[in-house]
Amino acid sequence: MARTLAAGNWKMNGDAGLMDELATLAAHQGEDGPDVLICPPATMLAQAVAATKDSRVAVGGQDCHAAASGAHTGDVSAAMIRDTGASAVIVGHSERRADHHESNADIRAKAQAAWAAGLLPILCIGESEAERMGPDTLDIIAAQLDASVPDGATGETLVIAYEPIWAIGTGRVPTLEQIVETHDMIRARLVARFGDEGDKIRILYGGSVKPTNAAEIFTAKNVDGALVGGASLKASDFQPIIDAL
Ligand code: G2H
Repeated sequence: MARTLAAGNWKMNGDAGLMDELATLAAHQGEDGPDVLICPPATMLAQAVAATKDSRVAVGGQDCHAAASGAHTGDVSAAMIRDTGASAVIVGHSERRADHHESNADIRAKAQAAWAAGLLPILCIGESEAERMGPDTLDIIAAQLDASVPDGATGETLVIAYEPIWAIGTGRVPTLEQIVETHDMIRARLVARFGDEGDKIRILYGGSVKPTNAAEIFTAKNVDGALVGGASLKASDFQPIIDAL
């Protein structure tokens, strides 16, 4: 496991052409470098695992249900994701929180389900634009972090992704100062709760990361990588972000 991680979130995008992009990306990775993860739609997980076989690119889901099985039409369990050969899963993305009314308690349960299935949860938190404009931004993010992250997290079993909602897919990015301040707060909180392990939990920045802004974002001490949406869809966009780590 590398200290840094470049994770791609394809969201609801995926076709044969994207699988070719993934194969190109996989073939391009050398022996060393940051960890690289691609999270395609659930229907493409097995294909993505096959396309990245024997490479340094890992595959993850975009969401899992908190239950192990049962009457949950349309959902997939963490174990089902694991069975495809995937090794990680995003939980609590703001699009899930908004579209599916997922609460911090739901996300905490999903992270625990991921652990039970042997998956690494990439747990997302982040404020709305109105919350960023208000006086309590850091308190709001801290409360989300505390309530979403289960007890017992370690550097090997959890990744946090800080994604300001207003920066997602908009081309707008917080100032470096805002990113530093927020990531430093998250780190301090993780250390206060989990001791040395809190220092090892990787904290990704997400929201309009591009080849043109990645290097500056990665200068922040407590930014251990990125969760990338739009710019993960083409190997030629994602590779420079990986190389900036
Ligand atoms: C934030 C990010 C991926 P984008 O959601 O998680 O998307 O990079 O397109 O803003």
